[in-house]
Amino acid sequence: MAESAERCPPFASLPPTLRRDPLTTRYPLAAIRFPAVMGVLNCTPDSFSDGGRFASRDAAIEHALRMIEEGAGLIDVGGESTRPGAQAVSVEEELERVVPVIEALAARTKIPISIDTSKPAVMTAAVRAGASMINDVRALREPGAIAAAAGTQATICLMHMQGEPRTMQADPRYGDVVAEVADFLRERAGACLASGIAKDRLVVDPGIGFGKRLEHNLALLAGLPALTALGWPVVIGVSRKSMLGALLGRSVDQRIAGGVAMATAAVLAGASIVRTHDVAETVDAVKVAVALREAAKNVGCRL
Ligand code: 9MG
Repeated sequence: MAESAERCPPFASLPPTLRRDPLTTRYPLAAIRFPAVMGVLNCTPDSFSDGGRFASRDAAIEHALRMIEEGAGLIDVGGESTRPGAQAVSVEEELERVVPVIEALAARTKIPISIDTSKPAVMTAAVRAGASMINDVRALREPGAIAAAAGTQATICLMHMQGEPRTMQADPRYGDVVAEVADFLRERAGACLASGIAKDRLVVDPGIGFGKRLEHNLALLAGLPALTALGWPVVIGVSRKSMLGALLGRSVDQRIAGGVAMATAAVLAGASIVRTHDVAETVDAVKVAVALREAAKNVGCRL
């Protein structure tokens, strides 16, 4: 079943910068499945899960094009790992890793490109190179980040993280994790609005695995309606993360089924974008979730 914009309400809530003119895109609107799948393109030697596999530019570009063929609606390009314990990289090194890849991709696809960075200079350069979304795990808290993002027309993903990647999993603590994450995202969205960033340029993300124990991650996924109630599209990234290892006792390369199950649940709970390494499998999961949601409506139930 091909979802139309009318039959798939989450499309209507996607920010305008992520919507594509059906006349100019390689993937006409009717062929794009929403909720969207965001494919992860790690351009780092110490990435979340791919550990340098896509280190070379050509291989990275090829991998991105493969994810698009598999149905990715967005590609998230990152040049600095945010994995627990990861070391920081310089601005110059990050630019060197991501800008040529974004330029090459922007020349070859109309699919929106997102830049995964917290550095203002990288945000600006990436958007100039062709990115139309800024995905910041620090929610624009670095000095100059809000101004840099405000100086673009890009969509901005504000993600929650407790602590810093190097130490965030040491001892994460919350009273009410869902309420605290919601408060944080509301505050960061407010800071963006106060800086002149339009409301419809924002999406939010609870930051699964970022300064959170298994029980915090599960509470956030179960409590997703409290985050969608904030009024912004919600992004969820679970693929291959250690919460799946903790839950299933599986190594990184055995976590696809768990990630797909989580993605299905997230879409049914209202997520608009699912960030994943495993695009083909997640695209199938999203289709199943959308079909179930439609069926539930037809029989007067809520899923
Ligand atoms: C960069 N990165 C790694 N995990 C992520 C997640 O869950 N969400 C977002 N927005 N970015 C992520």
